[in-house]
Amino acid sequence: MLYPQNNKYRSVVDISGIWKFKVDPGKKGEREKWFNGFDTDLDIAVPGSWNEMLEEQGLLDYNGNGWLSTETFVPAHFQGKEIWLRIGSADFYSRLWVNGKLVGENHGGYLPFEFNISEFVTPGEEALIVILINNELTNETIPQGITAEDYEREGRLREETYPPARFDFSPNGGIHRPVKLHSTPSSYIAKIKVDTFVPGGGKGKAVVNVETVGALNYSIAASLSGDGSTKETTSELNENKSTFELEVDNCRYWSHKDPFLYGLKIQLNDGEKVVDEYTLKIGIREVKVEGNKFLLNGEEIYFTGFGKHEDFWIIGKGLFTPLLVKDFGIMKWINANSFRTSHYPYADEIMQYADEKGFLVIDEVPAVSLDLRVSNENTLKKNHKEFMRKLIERDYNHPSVIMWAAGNEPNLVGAKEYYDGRGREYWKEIFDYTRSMDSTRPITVPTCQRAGIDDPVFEFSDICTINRYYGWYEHPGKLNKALDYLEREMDKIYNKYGKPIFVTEFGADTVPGMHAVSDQMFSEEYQTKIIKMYIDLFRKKDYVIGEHIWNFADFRTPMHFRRVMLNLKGVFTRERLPKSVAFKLKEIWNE
Ligand code: GCB
Repeated sequence: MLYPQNNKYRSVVDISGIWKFKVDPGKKGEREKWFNGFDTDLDIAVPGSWNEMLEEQGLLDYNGNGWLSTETFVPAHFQGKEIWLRIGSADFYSRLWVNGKLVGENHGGYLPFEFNISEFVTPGEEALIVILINNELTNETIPQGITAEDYEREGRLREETYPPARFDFSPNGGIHRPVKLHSTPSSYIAKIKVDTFVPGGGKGKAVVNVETVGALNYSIAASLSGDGSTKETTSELNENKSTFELEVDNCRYWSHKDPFLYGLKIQLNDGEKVVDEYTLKIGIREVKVEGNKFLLNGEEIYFTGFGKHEDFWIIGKGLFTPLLVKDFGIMKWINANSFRTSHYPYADEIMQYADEKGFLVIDEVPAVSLDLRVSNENTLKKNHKEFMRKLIERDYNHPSVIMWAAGNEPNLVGAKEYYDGRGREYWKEIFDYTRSMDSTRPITVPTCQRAGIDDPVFEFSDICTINRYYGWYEHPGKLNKALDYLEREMDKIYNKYGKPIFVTEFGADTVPGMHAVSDQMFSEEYQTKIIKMYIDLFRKKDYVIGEHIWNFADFRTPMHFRRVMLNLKGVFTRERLPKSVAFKLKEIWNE
């Protein structure tokens, strides 16, 4: 699905803003035909989560059905075009009606979806858009959910959170990314997939696959421009598909140091006449894992940065562009070169900005804390694989994406069944499937301490990514002992699998302004010390290729006795103010 754009043949209108909102805990809305419009006193901002925004209305922890609606004019110049409604993301399940008619449904949050609504609207007239969102999760969904009843049945009192969740971030509901009405011609460019190569001799190559709709005897004209040069080519379409190559001499390769983007312009031609056009910004670069090293354009990379979250006061998980600019500015300031989209795909706009600003991104699907004891064929075959497919389809062309994370911390519960072949079988299927769609990027799954060195996912990962909390959840206050355990475990993992290790999470909760002269948890000194000790150890190990601190900023979690509303492991507060460790990191990462 191509991101909507304005040009001579295409138009986009952003219809985000203040919409109407109504909660439906009894799930009666459909029976009562709320899709024809509903009465309500509540409003909701799109994008934005209903949780903090409507806390005074009792929605901070609301899990259930919510209805959103807006009325909008469909521009008159959409006449004769295909008209699309694109929702940037709606967490987690949604159904969409336009002018009272059901248009479609979408399973799974965190990714965009769109429908062709040409037959439901009239250009130049108003349209009523109603969307039902449900943010409940089950054993089959990705991520998996848990209920209060499950906690009781499994006797998991210590792990109970409210709202119930298997993971450590709030399962917010709402439309979290912009909503756009857009138009394309009736014969149009539908998909563009670009592979780039760095063949040597200063050359760069792009192999481009284009798919079109309704363009049987049409042809493609393409150009690749940037840095004062333009290369052009033409290509015939065969059954709406075309593949061609463009080569650049003296190529400016994309990297975090020089995130140079070329403009790939694709035109769809009916004889001499141009009928559609799409311009994609691409970065020419190649990534590879060789022995213990991660190579970008043949050069060794050491990753510095963070696991992040989409999270902020009031807006929750909604896209907030001032925060995007601020966060990327902070990451440059602190000398980070990379981040992970823990624990779900981030907004398109964030990925585009990562391409432009030059960050190396580990792109993750929301398969967080998978519990294979309760998963079934739908979890694996339908939902998890479907998420991988959709993520790769959306993000394949981003030069910033240098690795896929097919999940995070499977078997957090430490179930022995995970090791009896079930875990292996599960991950084999996910990795085989992912590799069949992308053989150019490494694939991994960050693992948890509890799953240990025998986690079957290591066998398939190109890089062993590990999240470790020695000195926090284990051996609090005993930092030397903690580091000893960490070192022994890292050596064992390396000796067993012979693959590079990337520490994708480590850190300590820290209350800004809390100080101590001895090693005391929650103090700023403790956070600085533990992070520094971990990093010193990594620098002694030739097999470590990266360090991502957990977390970039404090973020909201479900309620639990170990959380003070927020997970406080941020190097920055939730408002983006630095804790002491930020200055230490800026210094270390400057080397
Ligand atoms: C983890 C998880 C992350 C948590 C973090 C923590 O291992 O991957 O989602 O927030 O630990 O702080 O406990």
